Amino acid sequence: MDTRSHTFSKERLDEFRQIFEFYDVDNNRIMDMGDLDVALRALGFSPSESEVEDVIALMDVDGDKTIDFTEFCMIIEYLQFKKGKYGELREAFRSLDLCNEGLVLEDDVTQMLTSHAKEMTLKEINDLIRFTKTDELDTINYSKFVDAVEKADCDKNNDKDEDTFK
Ligand SMILES: [Ca+2]
Ligand SMILES: [Ca+2]
Repeated sequence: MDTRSHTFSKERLDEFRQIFEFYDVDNNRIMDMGDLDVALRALGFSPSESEVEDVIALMDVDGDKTIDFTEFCMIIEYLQFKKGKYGELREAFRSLDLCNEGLVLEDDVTQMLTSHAKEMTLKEINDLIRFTKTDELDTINYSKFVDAVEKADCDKNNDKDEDTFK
């Protein structure tokens, strides 16, 4: 990871430490997946089970399938980063999803993206819409859409990020 690892204030680190210790019930200074899930929720994140698995796979540096405090901080940092960058987009979609079905109208999406994702070109938006279109007329699956935006973004930055995870 890059210098973002050093951006936590001492207060934040103390808070993480307290949460870590609180949820490390058996006090062996590591968290298993279940502990981590509860701790992340306590910190205001709401990852799905597969997301928790994903971040563990990504952040479990020493590969022991459990999370020590250093890894824990990295996970929070990663989730904060993700939440900050795409959370807003996801929220915006959610507000359009009146029936709560995970589906939004294609027109609404185009309109929203032109105001929310200014760095995206109309062609990129249309490509993504085509990719995430559902069988139902003129609707898209927005969860799939945000994932696709994120992936496109990751691919774009791949050269830069490659070194930071070593
Ligand atoms: Ca433990
Ligand atoms: Ca580990």
